[in-house]
Amino acid sequence: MAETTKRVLLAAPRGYCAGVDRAVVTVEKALDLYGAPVYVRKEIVHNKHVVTTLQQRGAIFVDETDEVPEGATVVFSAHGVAPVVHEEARALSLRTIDATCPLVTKVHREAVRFADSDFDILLIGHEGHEEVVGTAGEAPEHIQLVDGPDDVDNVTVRDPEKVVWLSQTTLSVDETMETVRRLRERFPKLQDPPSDDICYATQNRQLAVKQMAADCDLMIVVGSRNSSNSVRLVEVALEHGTRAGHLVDYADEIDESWLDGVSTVGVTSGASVPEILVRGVLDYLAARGFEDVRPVVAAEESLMFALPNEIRRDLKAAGMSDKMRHDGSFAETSALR
Ligand code: 0CM
Ligand code: SF4
Repeated sequence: MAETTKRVLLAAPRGYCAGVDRAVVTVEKALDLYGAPVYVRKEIVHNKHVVTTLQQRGAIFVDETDEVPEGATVVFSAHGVAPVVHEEARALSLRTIDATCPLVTKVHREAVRFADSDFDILLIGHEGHEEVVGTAGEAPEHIQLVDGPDDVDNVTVRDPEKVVWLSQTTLSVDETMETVRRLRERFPKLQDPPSDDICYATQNRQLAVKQMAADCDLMIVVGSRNSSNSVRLVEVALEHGTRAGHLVDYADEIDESWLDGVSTVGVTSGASVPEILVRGVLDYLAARGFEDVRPVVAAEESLMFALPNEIRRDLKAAGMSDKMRHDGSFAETSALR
């Protein structure tokens, strides 16, 4: 029998976005500056490997601010926090470092602005996701959650002339547009956000998967189960023609049987995933005859964010560098890329 051609289509962009890079390096720099332990409220980003690696370096992850000892240092995760969390931290005299992604902060600001103008804000997002809890906390009396198209019928507003939708940054673009379409059927005067809330990184990773999905018998997405943007990549692949799709944290979670009869494997990773984990998957595949790796490039990314002001100030005072590499990444300082 003729040997089938085996190849890998490797999505680009994939992996770390600017907000994740910044948040992970923030914890690493906090450990360098203040020493262990540094407390982190919630997972700094939704990735198992990142969290366990930082734990080994002395980060302590807690669920709530009141688990942090008085006067200690706490980092807020990339997904953002409600104002009440800042108040709790102040009451406990904590040193806070806010690693909220600037693109999440942008959505918080939009929420505050529309609430000040007395709009009803329809926040499209996943119930219980930390980002949505944080954004809703900016104006709880003005914001209601819309968890996908099927939730639209449950929405009630005070004045249909004064309604705006905002969203979580890491949703499926297509599903969100469907939710908006149904909302607009009910509320024709529904206003759009001033700019896209679904962030560039989420959009680009979905775009790359869409470009290659129909050519793939199998899509392997590297990412953790609680990572919204990673989970979405599996869904997008399946919606666009991939026969089977799986999310794995590590290469050793791949089941050999997934490769039965497969000639093209798509590989990508979520925005919170270090590239070393993708390398692990590519090595696993190469060892099984999938050595031909072809990039599928949907977009170029160059965005970078400066570290939080608190960290930059303290790095400067300590004579330590807050410099990034010329390509904008923090790679020289981070073990987690
Ligand atoms: O929001 P999501 O669950 O996708 O978070 P993540 O940590 O996997 O990805 C980066 C972010 C943010 C905000
Ligand atoms: Fe920021 Fe988007 Fe990355 Fe989330 S996925 S941290 S919103 S850039």
